[in-house]
Amino acid sequence: MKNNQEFINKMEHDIESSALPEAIKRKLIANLLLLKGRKVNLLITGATGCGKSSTINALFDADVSKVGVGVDPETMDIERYELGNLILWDSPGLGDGKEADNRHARNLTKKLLERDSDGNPLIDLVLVILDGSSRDMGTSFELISNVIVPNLGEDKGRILVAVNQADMAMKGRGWDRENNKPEPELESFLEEKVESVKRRIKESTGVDVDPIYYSAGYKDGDKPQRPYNLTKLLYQIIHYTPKEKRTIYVNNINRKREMWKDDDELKDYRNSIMDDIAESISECADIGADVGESLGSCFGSFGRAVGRFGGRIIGGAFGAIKSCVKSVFGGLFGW
Ligand SMILES: Nc1nc2c(ncn2[C@@H]2O[C@H](COP(=O)(O)OP(=O)(O)OP(=O)(O)O)[C@@H](O)[C@H]2O)c(=O)[nH]1
Ligand SMILES: [Mg+2]
Repeated sequence: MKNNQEFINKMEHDIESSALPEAIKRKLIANLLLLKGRKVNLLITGATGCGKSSTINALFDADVSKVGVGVDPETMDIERYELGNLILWDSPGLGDGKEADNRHARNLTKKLLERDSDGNPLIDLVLVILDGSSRDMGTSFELISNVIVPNLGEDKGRILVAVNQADMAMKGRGWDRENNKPEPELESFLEEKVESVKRRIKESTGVDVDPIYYSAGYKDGDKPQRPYNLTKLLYQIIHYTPKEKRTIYVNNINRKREMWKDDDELKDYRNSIMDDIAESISECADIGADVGESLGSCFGSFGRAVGRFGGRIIGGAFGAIKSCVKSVFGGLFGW
């Protein structure tokens, strides 16, 4: 089950068998059908060894089937993974020497400017990973301000910045291994770090980002370290993905429960993720009008009225949708 078909089918079944008014059921199911065919393209970049592969493996079902982009040396640096309707692009950042860096910058620029068949930017979201264990983040800032931001076009909301290897930020000091979380001293250090990343990006590009710190975890012989703040990272990814595409992640997130265990407690990220996904099914603002029209043609004036006031009426159905989403997540991830 690698695409979101199964999730959509289950939601469809749950909506059908719910106690919602018939017209609302139809609207929700129409929304679901629109969600079915979408694809999300996520570009992940960052310096060599920052943890791109580890992050992909932690977040998503690990048996990523690598699909070659071709043998053209100009483009083969970017790896493409296809997980059903979720397409991941794994690209080197800067810091591999002048010649390689120029090539990476060209490839990234090309990818960011690419358009899909509807004329929209192909890449929905860029995740830039910084290595929290490295003292010199200069090349990562260069990557962000000279390559990524200038090629985002109008929508500067397409960039996420995350600092990985939080456990190694003070050379391993201050990490509570037993509970897999930072001790207060490291926590302050990390908070300052993401604040300074935010400030530097704002100063050099004028763009507001909201960087987080996390750890993708690692395997060390038979003593693996679980990820930290991975649910927070997933929440950000889903939140910054266009609403009409958010359900796509559902079938691809890692089923190993221990991946999602340890987070800071600033927010209930699981609940927020379910809210975001429920919202994409119940509202989907930009497709609402179309749905209203098609409801109108199927159900006459009543359907049109439901379509027009969809936002408000559907708002009432939100609770019901959320409990469907919860039951799906509960079953899959034990959330
Ligand atoms: N301690 C610690 N090590 C990590 C973490 N994330 C990744 N690593 C380790 O860092 C090394 C590099 O990780 P990768 O995931 O291969 O990094 P990458 O960005 O994909 O590297 P390239 O593909 O070579 O550019 C590996 O040895 C990982 O186990 C983390 O959160 N904490
Ligand atoms: Mg890699």
